[in-house]
Amino acid sequence: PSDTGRVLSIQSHTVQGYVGNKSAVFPLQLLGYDVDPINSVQFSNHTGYPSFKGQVLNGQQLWELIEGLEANNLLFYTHLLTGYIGSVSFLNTILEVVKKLRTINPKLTYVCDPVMGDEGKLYVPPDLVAVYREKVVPVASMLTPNQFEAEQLTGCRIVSESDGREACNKLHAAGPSKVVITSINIGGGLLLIGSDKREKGQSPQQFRIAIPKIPAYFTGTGDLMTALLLGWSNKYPDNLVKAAELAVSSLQALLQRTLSDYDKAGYDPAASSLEIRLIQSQDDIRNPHVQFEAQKY
Ligand code: ATP
Ligand code: PLP
Ligand code: PXL
Repeated sequence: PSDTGRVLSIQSHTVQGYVGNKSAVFPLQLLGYDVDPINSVQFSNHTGYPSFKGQVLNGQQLWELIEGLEANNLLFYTHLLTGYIGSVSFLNTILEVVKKLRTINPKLTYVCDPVMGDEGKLYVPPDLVAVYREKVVPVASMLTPNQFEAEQLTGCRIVSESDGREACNKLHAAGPSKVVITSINIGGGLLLIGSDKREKGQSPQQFRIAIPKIPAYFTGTGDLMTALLLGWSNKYPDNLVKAAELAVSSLQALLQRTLSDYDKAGYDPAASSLEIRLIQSQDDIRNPHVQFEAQKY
């Protein structure tokens, strides 16, 4: 239990706009963490735009950076954070990184957002799914899939709240003690389902947070959500409910600001993917007002 930590964050970098590390590093710093970003790609902009240009880091290049840190005794981390990963070889190298970091800090917390797709569609190579399921989930401390990703990892459809809770149970059995399904589409709204298995052999504490769906499409929100969950769950290690309430409340305040700023500029928020107003929302990240309360089951 600690108020702070040193996070190795392996995610995308975009020159313009906020996804991956651009969406995760600043909020974690605002919450008081030292964050060391490794950029898994450097793209001009996120891939939702009509085009993008840039470079991709391969597994060997990732390992070189780890070796560079190790040579100077700079590999002590409290947390590893990973998001979108585009290839099996890079994901396998991440597994090596987890192993290496845990030889230096056996208590390392690995927070994994198993980014694979959304709304029934994969946007990673299909080979990645089995690697996440068989090798990554077992070593993750906290997992933050969306509905589709939780289905891919468990092999079960999630169409109800109880399906969501059951998926969390299955994921706990595979490894992680904290699971947050960040959004399930139910009845026209969104539902977050959290599950915290504090002791081996005991049933997890589970809860829900209902989130009204905003009629707009945002990019980078999943990455921000996972970063906020890391930040707050480390400050409240025995209270995932509170951590999730704080994370959701920050994020929703940011989304409202994003909507209203686009509206003022005369954009139709339903028409295109919106860049989040991250910097302008720093007060909502530092000091969220809890406006979204969880219900415990
Ligand atoms: P990932 O693919 O990174 O695992 P994800 O698909 O769950 O994550 P998002 O769908 O972006 O990522 O959702 C993350 C969080 O963002 C949700 O928990 C929700 O709070 C919020 N969110 C995203 N889009 C909306 C929306 N249109 N209306 C309300 N909340 C939203
Ligand atoms: N859409 C595409 C094409 C992507 O490549 C990705 C992630 O890499 C996403 C969406 C994910 O966005 P989010 O994490 O906000 O759900
Ligand atoms: O938010 C996920 C993400 C990560 N990395 C890159 C992306 C996106 C979403 O579009 O384009 C490069």
